[in-house]
Amino acid sequence: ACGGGTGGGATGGGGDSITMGFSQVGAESGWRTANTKSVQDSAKNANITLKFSDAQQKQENQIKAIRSYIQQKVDIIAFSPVVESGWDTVLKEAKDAKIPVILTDRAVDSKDTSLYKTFLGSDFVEEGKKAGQWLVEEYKSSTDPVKIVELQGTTGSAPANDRKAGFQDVIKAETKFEIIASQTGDFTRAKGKEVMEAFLKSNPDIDVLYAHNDDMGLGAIEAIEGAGKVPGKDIKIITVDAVKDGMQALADGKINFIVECSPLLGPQLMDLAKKVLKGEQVPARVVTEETTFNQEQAKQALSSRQY
Ligand code: GZL
Repeated sequence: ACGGGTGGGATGGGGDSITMGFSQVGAESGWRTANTKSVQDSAKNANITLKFSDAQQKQENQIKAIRSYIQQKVDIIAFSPVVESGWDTVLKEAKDAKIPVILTDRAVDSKDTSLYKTFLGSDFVEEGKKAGQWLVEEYKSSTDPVKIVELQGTTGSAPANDRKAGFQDVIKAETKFEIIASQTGDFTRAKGKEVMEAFLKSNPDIDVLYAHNDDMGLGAIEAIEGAGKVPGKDIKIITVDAVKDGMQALADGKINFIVECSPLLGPQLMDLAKKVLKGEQVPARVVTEETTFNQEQAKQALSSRQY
């Protein structure tokens, strides 16, 4: 169930209302825009005062933002870590200042799990596995080699590391699958297009593109069409997210399969924040519920998508 409740306001650390400091990765993709909207709308609905900062995908900007929230003595800090490593020092500063931290969307590799109260977000390894399972099914009746190129997410980020690992873990069972090129497109359309253009120049016989998000897949579609090939037919495409533009391309047959990664974490985040500040127990890990879409399912689902 999502938060919100009808109780008489939250009893935050700072008197009768809660102030949350939120450090967002950036505005790199349709997913991120939807995630930001979910956080901002849910804070309003929960009567939580939100201090929000956009780090333009730079870790040092996130660390600065978290430090400023500590200075401002917010009641709670939440953030989506742009990369997995390098957070222990600033998280210890928050802990010493007795300000609880909630991780949303992406994970950190800190060994000291007392540095944050809970991690709310998708299981990215599972997402990679779902992508691999579709490919195994799609090519089950052929023994010909399948040449795959991969557009990775932001280098060092949990979704890039885990989506890659989950996918590889599934396809390694079949020797016909070969990843002939793999490079980061930084989760953006522009970079996805640029890297796919380079892939196409050096690999004339690509069968499949696995892109770690819709936005890079949509950029790659422009490159594939620019090279005179038909996306979804000459080159099969698997992406992750299921934002509106990705689902439209799936319904149009330019993408073949999308693994959903829900950005609508806001309601659960606010619910968890209230529980933490009331001193209630919260689970160390809250995994987002999400599904997958093929072309037929996208046509059915498109009109009701929230993002
Ligand atoms: C995943 C999220 C990723 C999305 C991308 O939870 O961190 O970052 O898959 C976004 O679209 O840029």
